[in-house]
Amino acid sequence: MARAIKILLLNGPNLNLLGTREPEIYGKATLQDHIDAATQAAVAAGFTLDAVQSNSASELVDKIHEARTKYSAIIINPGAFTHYAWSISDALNAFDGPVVEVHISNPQSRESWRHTSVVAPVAIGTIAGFGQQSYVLGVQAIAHYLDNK
Ligand code: CA2
Repeated sequence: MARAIKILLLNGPNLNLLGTREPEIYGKATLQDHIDAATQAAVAAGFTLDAVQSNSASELVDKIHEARTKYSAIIINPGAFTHYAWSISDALNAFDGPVVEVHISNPQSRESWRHTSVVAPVAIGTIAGFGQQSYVLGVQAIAHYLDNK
């Protein structure tokens, strides 16, 4: 079914390094592999998807502001910003559409400083710990949410 739904997939700091280090935590897939998998899932749901990665919180905030008039939904892996970047949380809170937080690893099973998310309270839900499947599940969560609201 064709739907005029545009999803913005945001990726935070250091995620550009995926596939180069710590494969035991993050797997061997590169960020582009994750984006390709998410894009395929979006196309299958009749959506379009644009992806952005930035190591700068202010750049991500600017992208979220732009998304207010350009996108229906946001999927965000905020990287380490998850745990303390209230500017990103506030910007997401000002976005009217659904926000899904995704993580490749499961922060709850890692160091205690990763157990807090300042993004979770402004998201419809969080997907974590499913490796490359996390991004696909994020797209499917948006499709399910929009179909049932
Ligand atoms: O599991 C996730 O997706 C995280 O958002 C990844 C972040 C981490 O700070 C969050 O707690 C959980 C870190 C991404 C850094 O990725 C790297 C990959 C390869 C080499 C170095 C960093």
